[in-house]
Amino acid sequence: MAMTAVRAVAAGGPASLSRFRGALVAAVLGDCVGGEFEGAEEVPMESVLQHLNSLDDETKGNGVLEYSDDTAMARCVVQSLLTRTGFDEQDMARRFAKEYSASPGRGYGSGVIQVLKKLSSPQLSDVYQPARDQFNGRGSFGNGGAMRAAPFALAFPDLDDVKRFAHLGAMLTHSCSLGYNGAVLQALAVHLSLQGALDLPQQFISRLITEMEEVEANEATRNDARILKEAEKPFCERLHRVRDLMGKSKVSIEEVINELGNGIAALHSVPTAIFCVLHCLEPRECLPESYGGVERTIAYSLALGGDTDTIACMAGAIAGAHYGIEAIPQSWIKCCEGAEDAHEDAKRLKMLFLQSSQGGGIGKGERSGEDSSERRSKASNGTEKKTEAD
Ligand code: R7I
Ligand code: MG
Repeated sequence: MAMTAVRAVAAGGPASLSRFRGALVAAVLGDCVGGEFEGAEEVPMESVLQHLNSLDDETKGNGVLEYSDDTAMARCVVQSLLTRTGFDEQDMARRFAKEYSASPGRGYGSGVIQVLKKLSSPQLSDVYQPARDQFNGRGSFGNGGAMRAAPFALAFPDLDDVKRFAHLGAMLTHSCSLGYNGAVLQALAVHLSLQGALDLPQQFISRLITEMEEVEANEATRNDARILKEAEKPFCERLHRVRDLMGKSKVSIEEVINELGNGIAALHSVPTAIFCVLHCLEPRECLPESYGGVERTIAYSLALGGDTDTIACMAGAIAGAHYGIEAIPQSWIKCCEGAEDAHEDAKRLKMLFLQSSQGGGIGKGERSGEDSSERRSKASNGTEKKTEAD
């Protein structure tokens, strides 16, 4: 594919409100529409397009496609960051546990359920311990940390904060470096996209490789990689494969799956999601001409099969941050549970982002004493003045 500068999109300038909304809403859409094909070995593009066309059916009810654990946990991350005006591991862990016990049927990974149950114990003193105990003490390498990483990219203007808090947020359930480094990579991709970095795709992938060279330069990563028989810097190696695939004029679905994977391991899904976004920056023969970039990215992600909801969720967040909310069809938003909430939450995350860039709350934050859903209900009662983030 010719990867020169790509036509500018109508998402506004770097870190516009449209991009915040695009990221958070498209992540929800990827999760909700991706559920249809989760676990399927082969997904013909025809079936994907049929499923996506059905979202235009006016008779479909509001929020008919339910979100899964991806969005359930991302919502906890958002509410925690907003309420605590920064990262607070105790609060976030409590929210994960509470959400799981209120709605356990959202399709959580079988391992992470043990962690979430332990996190609900009032006796627990170290909220990172249950995750460390997973898989004989090595921790999970699943993509559960990465699937909920986008809000970190939207809450913190500083790249080091994005990396640090995406890492810590993932560690609450995923203590293997092949799990939490996937979360860092996903947050980096969303953060760079938010700044308009996908206008120059080659520079975008080079920057991700440079960042991950540093992220993976430590003993924990080397150890895990050796035990799991992966390259010394597993995510860097996969990103090089992404770059090689970008350089090819034709890439088949089989090739993408063979080279990058489509499974529940972060290593087999985060680089894949990044490739989906890059591949769909241009119109593709297999996809309708009428499709915009977010639609192309989500459709293509689903056609890979495997962990479709999570790959589409992660690709959606990166693509949404690039194209902005205007690129997302209203009919899709209407069908997906939680999409309207994401639209509102994105505005509040942008306010936190701005507040942080002006030296406001970061890390363990000031206590605002109420969460944004509480604020939302006040606002709809007219008891709180509306504020504009853009
Ligand atoms: O990573 P996680 O939260 O969820 C992964 C996927 C997402 O798509 C979710 O939406 C859900 O559908 O599943 O859940 P974990 O339970 O931490 O990891 C998922 C699975 O990966 C586990 O149930 C294991 O099968 C596998 N796994 C491992 N297997 C062996 N050794 C993860 N880590 C290991 C490991 O170290
Ligand atoms: Mg999933």
